[in-house]
Amino acid sequence: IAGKLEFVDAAAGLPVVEITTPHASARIAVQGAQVLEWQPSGQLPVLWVSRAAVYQPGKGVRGGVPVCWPWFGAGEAGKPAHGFVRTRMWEVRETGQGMADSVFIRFSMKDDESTRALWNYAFDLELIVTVGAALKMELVTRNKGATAFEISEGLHTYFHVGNIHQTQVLGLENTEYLDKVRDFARDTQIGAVSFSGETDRVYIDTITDCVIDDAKLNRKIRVAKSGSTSTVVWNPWIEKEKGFADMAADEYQEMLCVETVNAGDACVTIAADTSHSMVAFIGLETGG
Ligand code: TA6
Repeated sequence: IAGKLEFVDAAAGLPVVEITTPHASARIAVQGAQVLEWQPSGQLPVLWVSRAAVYQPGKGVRGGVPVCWPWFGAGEAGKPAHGFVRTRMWEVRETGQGMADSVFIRFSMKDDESTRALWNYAFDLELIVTVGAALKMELVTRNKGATAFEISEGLHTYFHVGNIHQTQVLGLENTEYLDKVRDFARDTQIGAVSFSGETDRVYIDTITDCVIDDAKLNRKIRVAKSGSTSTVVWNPWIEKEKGFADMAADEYQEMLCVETVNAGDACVTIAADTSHSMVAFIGLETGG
């Protein structure tokens, strides 16, 4: 393959795949198939991971791209938020060469008795990550059972920004959102999304690209998608940040989540023996 792919042991024995290609490098934890970093050559990292992140089996790393599946958000009582796949070891099913000197790696997870205890369905889940001048993540759900099942899901992407106060999100103008900070009140986005406090919104019926306009770093990050009809925009701000042991002081100022999801009232029903794919495409536009 163009470039190099090797397994290294990150802190505390959490295996990480390091990928180097002519156009970008990336790091992906095998636990949760969690992309931790994607850095186009000559650019600052595009994704954010907390300095206080915990790397240990069974604990999600704060940052990168947690895979939320088979539910997004709070689960039923006694079940983990954002589903159960981000704290489990996945398998590496395949690696190879993609287009334009990119490298892809295919992670997979199947149901077992521990997953069936939480969610009683047979599935084959894959995340195919393609690393190159853009970052592509495709989450493929296959229903291996005899009955249809319903999922909500998210690629919970944490982006690195120069300063949240000088950052806006374009592309969500005039769309409706559920405002988690106001008990899921429905509202309509007027103009660009800017940030002056805790922000936690599910923009429904959004299929257009979003652009994170980072004035401090003078760069724009484009988030495009397919197979997803909702976008979550989240920044914990000062108070919520204090509640996260795996966030360091003032880190809220340098991060922003723009998440590719099927959630809110946009769950996905997958018939027996069929599959569903959700894709996030991330690209970096530098300069003016
Ligand atoms: O996507 C936003 C959100 O649902 C927030 O409400 C907050 O819970 C965040 O995800 C982080 O969740 P986590 O379970 O990763 O701490």
